[in-house]
Amino acid sequence: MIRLFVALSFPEEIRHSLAALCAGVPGARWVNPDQFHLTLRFIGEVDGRTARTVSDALATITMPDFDLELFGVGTFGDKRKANSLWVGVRPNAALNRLQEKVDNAVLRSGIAPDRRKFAPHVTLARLNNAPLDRIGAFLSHHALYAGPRTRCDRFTLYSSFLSSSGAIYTPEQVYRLDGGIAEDAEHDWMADEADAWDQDHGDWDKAEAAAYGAE
Ligand code: 3AM
Repeated sequence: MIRLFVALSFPEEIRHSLAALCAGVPGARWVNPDQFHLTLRFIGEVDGRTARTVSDALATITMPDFDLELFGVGTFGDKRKANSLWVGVRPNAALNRLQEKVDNAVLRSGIAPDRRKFAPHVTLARLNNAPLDRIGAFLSHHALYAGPRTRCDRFTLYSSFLSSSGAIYTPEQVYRLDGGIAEDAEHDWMADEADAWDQDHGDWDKAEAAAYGAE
């Protein structure tokens, strides 16, 4: 089985700008700047055949390129016990349209609906008992954060597994909004390889499922 999600990745300029925010909250597990992403749809664990079906459905998505601006910061979780720190996005109809197209493609592939409402964000850190006053200070200090405007012309299918240093996200396939596949990761999604991947990473998958179980 392969744990998958669909997301936007970001150019160096944005990752650099986001990385500059990642300080000042003791105990925060800051995301590695190479791993910053905006999740469009979490898929979960699928077998190789289903991964191929999802990938084929995603490859049919087309729409015009659009601009995106990251803006503001926030937390998820209980007010008194936030579990993640994130940067938000200025309201963006094109981003919502892309998310709907991705969601439809994933649903068409037989994946269960995602109960959560789409809340576009880029996770900066996972929190575990971080001091409330420091979280509050971070939120007020960066309330007006505005990232460089960026052009979105593609989206990515990522795999995810947990290493000892945290979740590792690997781009498996990149899809251009003008149609087609931008970069072929030469990944054979069919069952044999997925089974081999499964044997290699099965324990990590279980660990990651446990890590996210509380969300
Ligand atoms: O984009 P972020 O970092 O907010 O929290 C996980 C991460 O979100 C989320 O999918 C992204 C890539 O792992 N995620 C993990 N398990 C999930 C689940 N069961 C989930 N989202 C929804 N349902």
